[in-house]
Amino acid sequence: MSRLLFLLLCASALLASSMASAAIVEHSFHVKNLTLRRLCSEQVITAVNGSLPGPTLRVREGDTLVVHVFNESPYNITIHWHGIFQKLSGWADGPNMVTQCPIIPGSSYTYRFKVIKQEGTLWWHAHVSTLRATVYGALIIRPRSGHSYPFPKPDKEVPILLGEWWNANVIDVENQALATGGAPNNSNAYTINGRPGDLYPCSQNQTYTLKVENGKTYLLRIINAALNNQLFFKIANHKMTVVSIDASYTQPYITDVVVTGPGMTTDVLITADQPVGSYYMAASPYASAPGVPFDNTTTRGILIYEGSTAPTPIMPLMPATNDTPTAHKFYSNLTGLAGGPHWVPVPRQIDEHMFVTVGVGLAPCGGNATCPGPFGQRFSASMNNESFQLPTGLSMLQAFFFNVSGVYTPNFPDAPPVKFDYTNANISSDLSLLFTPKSTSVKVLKYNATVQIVLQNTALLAVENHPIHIHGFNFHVLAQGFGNYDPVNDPKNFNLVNPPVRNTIGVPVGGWAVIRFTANNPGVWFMHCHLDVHLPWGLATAFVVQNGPTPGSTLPPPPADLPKC
Ligand SMILES: *[C@@H]1O[C@H](CO)[C@@H](O)[C@H](O)[C@H]1NC(C)=O
Ligand SMILES: *[C@@H]1O[C@H](CO)[C@@H](O)[C@H](O)[C@H]1NC(C)=O
Ligand SMILES: *[C@@H]1O[C@H](CO)[C@@H](O)[C@H](O)[C@H]1NC(C)=O
Ligand SMILES: *[C@@H]1O[C@H](CO)[C@@H](O)[C@H](O)[C@H]1NC(C)=O
Ligand SMILES: *[C@@H]1O[C@H](CO)[C@@H](O)[C@H](O)[C@H]1NC(C)=O
Ligand SMILES: *[C@@H]1O[C@H](CO)[C@@H](O)[C@H](O)[C@H]1NC(C)=O
Ligand SMILES: *[C@@H]1O[C@H](CO)[C@@H](O)[C@H](O)[C@H]1NC(C)=O
Ligand SMILES: *[C@@H]1O[C@H](CO)[C@@H](O)[C@H](O)[C@H]1NC(C)=O
Ligand SMILES: *[C@@H]1O[C@H](CO)[C@@H](O)[C@H](O)[C@H]1NC(C)=O
Ligand SMILES: *[C@@H]1O[C@H](CO)[C@@H](O)[C@H](O)[C@H]1NC(C)=O
Ligand SMILES: *[C@@H]1O[C@H](CO)[C@@H](O)[C@H](O)[C@H]1NC(C)=O
Ligand SMILES: *[C@@H]1O[C@H](CO)[C@@H](O)[C@H](O)[C@H]1NC(C)=O
Ligand SMILES: [Cu+2]
Repeated sequence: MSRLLFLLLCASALLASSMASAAIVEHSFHVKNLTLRRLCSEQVITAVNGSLPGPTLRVREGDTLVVHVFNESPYNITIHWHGIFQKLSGWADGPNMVTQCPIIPGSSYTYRFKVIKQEGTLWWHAHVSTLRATVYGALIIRPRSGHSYPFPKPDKEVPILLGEWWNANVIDVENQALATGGAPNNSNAYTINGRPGDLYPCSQNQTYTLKVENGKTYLLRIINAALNNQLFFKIANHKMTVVSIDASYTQPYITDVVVTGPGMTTDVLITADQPVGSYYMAASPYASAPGVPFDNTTTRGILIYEGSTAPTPIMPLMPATNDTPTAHKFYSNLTGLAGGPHWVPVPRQIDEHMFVTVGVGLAPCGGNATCPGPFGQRFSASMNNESFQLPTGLSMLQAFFFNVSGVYTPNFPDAPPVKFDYTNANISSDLSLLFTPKSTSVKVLKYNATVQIVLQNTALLAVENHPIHIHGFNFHVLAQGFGNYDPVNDPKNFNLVNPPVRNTIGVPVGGWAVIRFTANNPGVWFMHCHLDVHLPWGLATAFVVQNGPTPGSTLPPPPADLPKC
């Protein structure tokens, strides 16, 4: 065969494979009641297709995903495709009243979007009230056919979804808290792939088990789908190599513990290289806020080697629940795989500098009532002292597209209105600072603007590591640290070469993190704390990214079946 003919054949094979790889992957989700027996009692939950977790979706980079969602549950539903860029498909992003009105009981909506320039592990979850406690599942994006992972191909891939379980209807739990102004009840258990594991009552036969073969390598796709808790994850006697976070490749990082906040994903390789036997994998809380009650229990599953006759698995030693040094070491040691698949260099020129405080606070209890929150008031939370409220009547994205004013206000401040010693514990009970006004205040960005945000935790009420999630964009994490951000010295330590790329950043407790992204997607993009408890309290804002000059930078009209309010 002549060399030219050979090249031509190769080229056409490549073309065929890249065309074949741009598949349309279509699924249906039936959201409805499911009765499950957990922790000694029966509980009705809302779930997709009768399973917890819901179905795992598998696509390749370049595919179009089409999901028909039928709401056969008694509650309003929306589904968010957590971490998906939604380039020009903001109508499919899913946060209730941000990009759509909810799918009301008895109706349906089709989410349709392309999955481009990202691969790894993401997930889908309900983005309305607290329903993501039980309405969630994995969304796995493999490389296009003909492309490979930037690490040795594992023998097997296994989703590990960490969840949180209530012996109660989670809607009732939320409504009770919102009615009183207090904190919602803590969960009763954590789960691995929907199962609490044998440390909980009546759960001996509800322990997730992974069978492994001696010498083989496994890719664990770890998803923190818990509502309100960061988690430590360990496997007894086994090292893990982190290769990807939030569907973005990392330099391989070897660790014996993974730390993960709600919303985050962590892909690790493990090799079954220990003596044939059985080993527990376990997840326990990382609770960063001093004095704030939390579910202090441990879920565990079993990694069992083929041929093992070990009677009792070996248990890993879990970090203390307040082990911030371990959490910080893990988070800050991660680096991005610069030059790897889909790597985007760090933007060097900044158009918008923002400094955003994140923390909790208070809202008046109302009337002469007494609320269970501090000082007899309601809990509240805010960014730059704006406590975010969802609009009613029309979603923000519809308001953007149809030029409807009065749904949101374009005045989110670039800096906090009051400068104070943000992380000094002495300000935690300063009543002159604690009350946060409610608003639906957004930051408007020009198409393609580059944005740098310093996220600064405050000590108001209590310092806490808040996992801040941005819809529609990944960002580079340039630096993070404790105390008040120092605008003179901290930039000297920015990693502009291979910073990690994420969609959710755990801002260190009593500290700060600096992120950068390019606003190259018109629409309305929610930025919020992924501790579900803080969302209705107002720990959120949104970016309204204007259209660019071309059709390729303009948000298309909504699909005909977009739910109406
Ligand atoms: C969900 O269930 C429906 C009805 O049984 C089925 O047609 C559909 O394929 C299921 N979807 C997934 C993603 O498994
Ligand atoms: C679903 O569960 C809710 C809450 O338990 C209940 O109110 C409702 O009647 C159930 N719906 C159906 C169709 O079973
Ligand atoms: C929350 O916990 C309290 C105290 O245990 C209990 O009385 C209440 O019923 C719980 N609320 C819900 C909605 O389960
Ligand atoms: C698990 O154990 C419970 C009792 O603790 C029992 O009711 C249930 O049937 C068992 N389930 C299975 C699948 O064995
Ligand atoms: C959480 O549980 C662990 C293990 O039982 C215990 O050592 C620790 O004191 C508990 N922490 C809190 C804050 O209750
Ligand atoms: C990893 O974290 C530790 C503890 O925070 C720090 O001393 C070390 O320099 C970090 N290593 C890298 C490569 O970032
Ligand atoms: C609050 O209490 C005062 C004095 O008892 C009473 O005059 C007032 O009407 C009450 N206000 C409300 C909103 O209940
Ligand atoms: C919204 O306003 C923009 C700019 O004024 C205009 O180009 C666009 O056509 C308007 N859209 C609608 C749906 O009215
Ligand atoms: C906090 O206040 C106390 C009492 O006023 C004072 O002694 C202490 O130095 C203050 N701490 C800081 C970090 O400012
Ligand atoms: C937040 O705004 C309220 C109302 O303007 C003000 O009283 C309070 O001091 C502000 N707090 C902070 C931390 O900026
Ligand atoms: C937006 O930025 C991209 C990447 O830098 C560039 O290719 C594109 O031309 C820009 N578009 C506009 C409208 O500025
Ligand atoms: C469900 O959505 C409809 C339509 O937007 C809205 O009118 C209703 O208040 C919502 N129900 C709840 C419980 O939020
Ligand atoms: Cu999210």
